[in-house]
Amino acid sequence: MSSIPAFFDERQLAHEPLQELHNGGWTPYAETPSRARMIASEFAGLRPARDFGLEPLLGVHDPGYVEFLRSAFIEWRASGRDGDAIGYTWPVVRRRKLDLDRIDAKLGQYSYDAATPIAEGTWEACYWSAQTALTALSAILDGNTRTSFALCRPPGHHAGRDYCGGYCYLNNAAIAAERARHSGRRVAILDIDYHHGNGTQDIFYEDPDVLFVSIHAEPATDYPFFWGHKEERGEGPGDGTTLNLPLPRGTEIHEYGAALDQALIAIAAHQADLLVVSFGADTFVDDPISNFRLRQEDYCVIASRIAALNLPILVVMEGGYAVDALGHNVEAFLSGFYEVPA
Ligand code: Q9C
Ligand code: ZN
Repeated sequence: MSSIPAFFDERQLAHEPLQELHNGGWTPYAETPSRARMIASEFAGLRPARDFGLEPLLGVHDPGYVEFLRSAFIEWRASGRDGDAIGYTWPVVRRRKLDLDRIDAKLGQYSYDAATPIAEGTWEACYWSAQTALTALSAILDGNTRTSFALCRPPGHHAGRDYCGGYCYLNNAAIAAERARHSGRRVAILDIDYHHGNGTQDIFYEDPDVLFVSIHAEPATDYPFFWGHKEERGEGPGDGTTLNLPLPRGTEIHEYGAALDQALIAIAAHQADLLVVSFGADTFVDDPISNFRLRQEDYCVIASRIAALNLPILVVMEGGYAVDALGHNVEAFLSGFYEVPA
């Protein structure tokens, strides 16, 4: 049983898309409500989310995009469609802001893949997922704890200012990071989901204040392909505040640990005074859609090395699709924070 305060809201379960386009066919949607239920079952006293409203969401996301998330499913139904809303045309050439009305145009404008349908409960669930991250952050900012866990779901790290993708709609980690910075904190984000956190990277790409460090599968072989390459280091004033540490398929804890050491050195050098960890358990050996080889006991080791930074830490849940092992993997990760003396 974890002694770290953990936050979750039942309304996050409302999002339940039927299927996703995967390798040329429709398969059952991998990012299921049961993921959150499995994790939730590890905790005796999950704390509910407080409602911080839309303002902190708009600190990161474009108002037109947020309005799209709220209305897309209703417009989809109003257009006479069945099932979940999903796009089929994307403006990759000379993308510019057109104020198009048709739902298919909006779906193309505000997404970058076909893995992220908008279902009836999507807005409710992603709204509360973001509020859960903000509530877990406030426990740290209010001085009630140094470590806090946000059981976010839907996840967030693939979502950018004005797009969804990779099962993500609102970028929970970025929203919390922006809020922490707003309260005067110097923030670093460590993303250890299997997939590169392209949305988070994009949001802070030109920002010199927020460091983004990611350890993930080599994008030449793995989703999201177009971002997360090691030469991406930020731009303009943000040049040097993005660090990508891609690793090959098959990576085990030894090589993973070497990358983690590099990440931790960068975070210490940034002189962060608050760390947001985007945690995905899809680095697990038995994950059905991923190809690293970490084991349950490795998560405790990884967390205790992160804990040794001795910073206030907000852990935000991202991916992890081996549902039967997910609760135990999350519990193993969080245990690494309280087994190390402060
Ligand atoms: N055949 C997270 O872990 N897969 N997102 C696309 C490829 C998308 C994973 C289908 C994977 C997204 C938060
Ligand atoms: Zn992932």
